[in-house]
Amino acid sequence: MKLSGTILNLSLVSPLLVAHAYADLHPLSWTSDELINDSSDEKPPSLDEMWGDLWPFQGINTFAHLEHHKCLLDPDTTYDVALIGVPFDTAVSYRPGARFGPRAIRAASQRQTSLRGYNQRANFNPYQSWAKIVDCGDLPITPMDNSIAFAQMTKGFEELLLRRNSSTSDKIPPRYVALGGDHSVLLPHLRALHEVYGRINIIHFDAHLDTWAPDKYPSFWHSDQSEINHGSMLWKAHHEGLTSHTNIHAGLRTKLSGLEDYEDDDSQHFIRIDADDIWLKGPQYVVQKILDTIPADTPTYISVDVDVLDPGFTSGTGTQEPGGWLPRELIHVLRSIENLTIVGGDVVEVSPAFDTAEITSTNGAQIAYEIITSMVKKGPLDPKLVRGDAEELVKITHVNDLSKEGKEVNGIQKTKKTLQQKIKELDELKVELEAELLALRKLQVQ
Ligand SMILES: *[C@@H]1O[C@H](CO)[C@@H](O)[C@H](O)[C@H]1NC(C)=O
Ligand SMILES: *[C@@H]1O[C@H](CO)[C@@H](O)[C@H](O)[C@H]1NC(C)=O
Ligand SMILES: *[C@@H]1O[C@H](CO)[C@@H](O)[C@H](O)[C@H]1NC(C)=O
Ligand SMILES: [Mn+2]
Repeated sequence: MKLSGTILNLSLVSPLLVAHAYADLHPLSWTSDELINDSSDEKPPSLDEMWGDLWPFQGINTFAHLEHHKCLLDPDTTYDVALIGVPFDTAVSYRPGARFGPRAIRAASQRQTSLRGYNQRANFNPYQSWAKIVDCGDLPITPMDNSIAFAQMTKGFEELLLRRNSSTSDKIPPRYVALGGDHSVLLPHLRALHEVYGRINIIHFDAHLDTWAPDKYPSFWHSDQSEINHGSMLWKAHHEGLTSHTNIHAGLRTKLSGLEDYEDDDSQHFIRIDADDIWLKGPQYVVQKILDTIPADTPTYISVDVDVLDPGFTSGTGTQEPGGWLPRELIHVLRSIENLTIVGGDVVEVSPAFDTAEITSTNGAQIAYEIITSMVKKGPLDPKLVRGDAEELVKITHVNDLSKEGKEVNGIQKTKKTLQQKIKELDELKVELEAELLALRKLQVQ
């Protein structure tokens, strides 16, 4: 039987089969006549031989036909890189609908297979390399109460990052590409990453700043929860001490409240690259600006709001801004920063009800593929990136929970609190020193 190269073996037997389907293609020992000849003397083909092969448009959708694993329910299975859907969209300021983003991106990813997964721009196939890559499914999140939703997302990401080991090392957790959801889902992801790695550099591809203070949104009714929306989560992350002093936006063209928005943004330690820079100054300018800003060996998060692309390529999103990047420009920039230390990433704001002909979700699937390619191509992370006090911090948080319930805080717990404060101060000092070191290095180069 002649098998076309595009056929997939989606055998349900081995979890690794899908990621390594190429090696498991059936020996081509059957002619199609033999397969359908019921009166043949030959040993009949196995069920797997008969029914194990699917074409890309067949089967249940997981991202790129990867193995689906209910990661939250099973602490014992290890993996290195995973997709996690975050179907949440009740913190948007304009068009909602991104709760359906994860399933749309999965559907649009079906032409990515381990057989046809070779990324020719990277000269690399992430699906046939050292990393075990799985689709973790979705985080369960309520659409009824955002304070509960953020607790669910934060605890979910903590579970996935603090209590999971990667396949290659007990020292380092798996890495995730989150499929949004609106952009606020970055915050819970960063909270958990910060517990593992300390402060994180943000590379933020977006038409908008998303560092807006909540009072930039019109509301008489203020609450702690209303501070978090899809245009203020970076402000919140900065105020929670999660982000470093070396962050960058790329693709900006949002309308502003005024130039004071840039002052607020400066104070949160972001460098800005405008959408027009990619054609006025060129892609190399954009790439170099990112590489000059982000220290290559420190933990970095890539967040891609699909509205960084022109509305011509992203009708399916919440807040369109004309005059955006082409998909090929974004892909080029992502490929050119592949050597940074990427500890996590996301593709957010795919809102399929507004999408035309799966264009936005197909771009979303491609962006996830590029981030996965970079994570795997660079190899496993250095365990030294993990801060030693992560486990201690979890315990302290737990102790604080108990004290809130009225239990007495004893001497040891007080000492722990003092230590926690000292760790925080040292962490801030470290970040300042790193930023100064980077500035000095740049002076040296000039
Ligand atoms: C089916 O198998 C029988 C028994 O081996 C053989 O006689 C017959 O020619 C086969 N038919 C076809 C269409 O190959
Ligand atoms: C991860 O590895 C550590 C160190 O070997 C071990 O103590 C822990 O139980 C492992 N956790 C899981 C979820 O396998
Ligand atoms: C990343 O680093 C490798 C190894 O040093 C190098 O071969 C490759 O060209 C780098 N990639 C880019 C895009 O600079
Ligand atoms: Mn955004």
